[in-house]
Amino acid sequence: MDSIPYTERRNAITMNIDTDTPEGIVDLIHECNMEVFNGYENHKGLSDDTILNKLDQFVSLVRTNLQTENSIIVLSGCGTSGRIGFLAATFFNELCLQQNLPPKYRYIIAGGNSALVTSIEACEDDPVIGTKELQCITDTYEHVLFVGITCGLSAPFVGGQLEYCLNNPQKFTPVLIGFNPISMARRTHVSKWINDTTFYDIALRMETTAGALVINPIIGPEPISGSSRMKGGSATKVILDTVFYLASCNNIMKASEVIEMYRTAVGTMEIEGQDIATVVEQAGECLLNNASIRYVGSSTFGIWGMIDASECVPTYNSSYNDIRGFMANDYFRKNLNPEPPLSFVSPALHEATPDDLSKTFENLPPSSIVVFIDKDYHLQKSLVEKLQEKGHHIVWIKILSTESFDLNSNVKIIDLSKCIPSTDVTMQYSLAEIILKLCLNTISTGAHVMKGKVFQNIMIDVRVSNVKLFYRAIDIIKSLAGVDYQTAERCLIQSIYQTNDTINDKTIDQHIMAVANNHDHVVPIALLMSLSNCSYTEAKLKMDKCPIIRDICTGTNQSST
Ligand code: F1P
Repeated sequence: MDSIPYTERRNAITMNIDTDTPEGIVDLIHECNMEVFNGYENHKGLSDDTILNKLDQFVSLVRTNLQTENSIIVLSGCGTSGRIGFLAATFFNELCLQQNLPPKYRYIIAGGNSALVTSIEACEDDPVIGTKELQCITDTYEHVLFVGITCGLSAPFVGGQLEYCLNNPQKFTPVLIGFNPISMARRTHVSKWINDTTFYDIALRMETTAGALVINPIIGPEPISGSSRMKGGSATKVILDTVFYLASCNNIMKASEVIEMYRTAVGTMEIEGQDIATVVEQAGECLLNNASIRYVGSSTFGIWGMIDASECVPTYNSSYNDIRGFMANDYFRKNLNPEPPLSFVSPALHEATPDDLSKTFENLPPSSIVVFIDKDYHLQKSLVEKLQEKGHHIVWIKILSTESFDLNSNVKIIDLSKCIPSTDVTMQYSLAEIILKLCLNTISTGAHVMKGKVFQNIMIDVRVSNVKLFYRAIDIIKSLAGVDYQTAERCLIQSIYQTNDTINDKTIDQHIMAVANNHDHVVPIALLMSLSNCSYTEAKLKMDKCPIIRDICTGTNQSST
């Protein structure tokens, strides 16, 4: 256990989350979230003095950069980490403009803009592309503060970029954000990294290089093991927002005081637990009945909806149609990096009017859920009534809105505005965002737990879409089926290629590419093969008869077939 990175460990709090009630699920996730601030075992999370000191150093670095000509701040990451970087860059650039300062924040996400709202996980294994993208974006600048984010201290895409910064210290100051000790950084080799370099080598160099900064608080395992979109993403957001806020408002506050504001706000979410649980229950039933969940919001609130929805695809192998987010204004498109035309693929709608939404949601399966995020013109009585007439559930997440709407009593309201203290506008918005993120993560995670996509606290239908997830899948099969590494790997590979033959002539990269064309339940089928010592074909047949994935672990499915 000791060698397992914290970000991949199982959290004792949620060991039985899969059999809990919706209220229980919400409480357990909340308890795990609070570990980010209050600590885990003998670690103090974001309240650790060493970490708080490092955050103050980070503030000085940002402040200096903001005041230096010909300099930029680049935020880079893969998956959720890249998305949080994008949102921070966009938000704080706006603040720069409001203060008549040049917008200095830039973002890089592995896989480009499409990866902001769709799952493109494989790019995180490529240190060469990471480096090229960094070179390209920083080419014309003299000074660069580079912030590489990888919750597990694992993504080679970010590792390659940090390596490039370390090799060019006259231009780059590198900062690494993640949530494991350096000793637990990933030591797996990836094919594209020359000299057999691993992330661990780079993390070690970062730790021992003067001027480089590593911010790696231990915030405890995720509620669903390995789901770093949850606590990892939240802690990343709190770190970035705290530092950029302090740097840009020339505030004499210390990082500790700002972190305390987040802790209090997130802590008070408990009072809305019952209402969130009601929505989790509806959302779970919705997925079980093959209905859909839709989020609608504008500006960054809308983007948080799209992000939460898109992350369910790799985590739970859900169909992209199960949960989708829709924008009600054009904020998202306006803030994207320039890319070649047609390169951007987004499942979401932009600038939807209530009429557009009404048409888009026309064919939603009965008893779907539409979640409206905060106040906006799209939340109109006529649209709500039209959707309700079709039997859909309507949820309104109220956050910063002070208005009350003429909505009928069948609209379920989650009132998160109670959690936002009165402080300045920038801080209020950031607090609103983190609370919204946690609420959406709870709804989508809870719904998938209820759908049976989690056994104990393990994501048993994870999509094997990069090297990290390939090894995670093998660990899941090994531990749940009690088989050795070789058996788990063999079954996984056979399930990926949908064959009963043994495959020995392919690389991990090829396995991952093959997953892109296989939308079956790759891990559950491999798990069944290992559990019942049967062939791919037999396991697939059993799987097809098993509507609830979790049942294969409890034996319900095996005995019924
Ligand atoms: C990056 C990431 C996660 C995603 C999935 C695959 O992880 O893309 O955001 O949820 O687990 O990996 P990391 O580099 O931040 O550890």
